[in-house]
Amino acid sequence: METVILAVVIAVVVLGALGGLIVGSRRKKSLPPPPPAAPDITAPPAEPHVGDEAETPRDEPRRTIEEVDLPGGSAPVAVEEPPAVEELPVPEIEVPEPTAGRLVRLRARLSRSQNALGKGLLTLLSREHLDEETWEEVEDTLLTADVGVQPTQELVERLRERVKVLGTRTPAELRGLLREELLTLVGTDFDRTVKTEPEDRKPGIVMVVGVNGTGKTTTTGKLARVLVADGRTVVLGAADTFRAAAADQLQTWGERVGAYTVRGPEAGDPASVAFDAVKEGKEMGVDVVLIDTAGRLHTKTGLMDELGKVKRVVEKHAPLDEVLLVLDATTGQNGLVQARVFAEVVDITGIVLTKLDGTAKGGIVVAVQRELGVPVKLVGLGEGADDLAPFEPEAFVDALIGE
Ligand SMILES: Nc1nc2c(ncn2[C@@H]2O[C@H](COP(=O)(O)OP(=O)(O)O)[C@@H](O)[C@H]2O)c(=O)[nH]1
Ligand SMILES: [Mg+2]
Repeated sequence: METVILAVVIAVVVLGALGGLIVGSRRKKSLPPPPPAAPDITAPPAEPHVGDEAETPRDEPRRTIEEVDLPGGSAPVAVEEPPAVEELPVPEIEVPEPTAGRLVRLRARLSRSQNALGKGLLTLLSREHLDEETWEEVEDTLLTADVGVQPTQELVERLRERVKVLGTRTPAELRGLLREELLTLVGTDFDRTVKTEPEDRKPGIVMVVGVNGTGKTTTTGKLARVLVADGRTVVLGAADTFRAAAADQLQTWGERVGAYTVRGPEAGDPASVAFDAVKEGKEMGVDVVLIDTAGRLHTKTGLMDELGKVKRVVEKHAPLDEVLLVLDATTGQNGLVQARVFAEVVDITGIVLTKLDGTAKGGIVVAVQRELGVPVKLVGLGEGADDLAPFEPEAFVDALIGE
């Protein structure tokens, strides 16, 4: 193909030059300023003939490269070897890091900001006399970390009991005690796996919901990387049709790992984009379809209608395997209000807590699980592409109390 184009270009240039020579000097004077050096191969000028007027004949339609007759069929006008075709830059597909042990690797991010909780508690509990005032301080510390009133009271009650039984306390014992009690609070028997692979069909369908700005799109992109890293194939559905930029953002995430993004017209129907994404995912035979949604909370009914519809329409294909609610950990108690609203609209199956890297309010893990009765499955620990980790209670608590 390049050879043919090159042949045509050369043919055009050669004929053009010949025509120019024959027409002579009169033509030169009236010629418009020279065209740019590089010939426009998509619209070559009509070849001039002897006796032609200098100006471009207006009635002769310009021809495209496809319409230009090749002199003598495929006449090899080119004398030189075509230069090596410059390679088009193929977008490089990244290979994300494996997910195993991510939380341990990212633990420093957590403890950097959250050590306050564990260290504070340990310091308080190490006091010689654990009087009423000290226990109140313990309570305050937990409440400040957004653990929530009910869980805080439970924890303090159990700690008081166990400390009493313990009698004298070594720092190691206290640490062990606190670790156990915090683990009980966070919960070790939840199934925290993100359900992406139903047994009987393909693809698994995951919908990501939450208020705007919490990190839905980022999380969807990061999750796609997690899945790709684990050897799955993914299609993304940009069902946040409110802003074109949202779809672009998601598509960029997808392109980085070679995942195809289904998008619709701006301000189009989110439900139909979600439907199409699953349809496309089925046709392509991918393992998982991830649907990013809009989270405008202007009116609760509007949100309910929209999300409810997305869910219903997608379920014409198959039931959703996971509905992940994304909450920004830095918003604290506000996150709980959001959680309640979303839980009324869709059945949340898992929570993603984002921005845990920038807050000392990690206690929200406990509070939100209580609120919804649903486990935290993933945590966001930074803006980096691989800063999303499966939530592991042990690693989390260890980060809280420091090692
Ligand atoms: N520090 C930090 N920033 C995050 C995290 N997750 C998302 N963000 C940032 O939060 C902002 C909003 O994210 P976006 O995915 O666009 O939110 P959406 O409106 O819910 O889709 C972006 O600047 C993200 O980089 C996280 O875990 N840590
Ligand atoms: Mg978004």
